[in-house]
Amino acid sequence: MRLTNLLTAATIALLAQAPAARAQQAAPSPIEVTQAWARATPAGAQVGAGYLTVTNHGAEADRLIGGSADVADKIEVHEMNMDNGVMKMRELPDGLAVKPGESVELKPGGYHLMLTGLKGGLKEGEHFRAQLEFAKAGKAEVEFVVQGVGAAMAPATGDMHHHH
Ligand SMILES: [Cu+2]
Repeated sequence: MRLTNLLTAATIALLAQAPAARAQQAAPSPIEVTQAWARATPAGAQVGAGYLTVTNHGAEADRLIGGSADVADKIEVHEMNMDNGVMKMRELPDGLAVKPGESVELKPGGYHLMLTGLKGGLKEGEHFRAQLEFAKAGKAEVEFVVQGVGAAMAPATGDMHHHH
């Protein structure tokens, strides 16, 4: 009798868990990407810059490590900072950390996505899709809007890019 009760309890526990496990698999990514935009490039440009805000709604830290898009060969995550009075940028080898419950803004003069090997340039008003890659959350499909060259009060550092 006691054994039966235990088994019944175990069965109920399993049944109760099953839908939860399914729901977890289908749950939306804890990573939310908003305000994705890219700066228009001059004709013939090989590189472009993309910006966005990443919010981590999950309980674990994650990292934005790169991505891909049809309009470019590759998307890298870069950081821009002052080095002896000169603005420089470098690729973040481990990606950009996004702590649980926090948002990180990629914006002109700071963190940005570098679109390398641009295929046809980025024209103001156009949209393009990209797949961003996160270390834990995996891929995230994001649509970028291309804004004017001087959008968002971009500092005059865009031409000092190390890829030139
Ligand atoms: Cu860069």
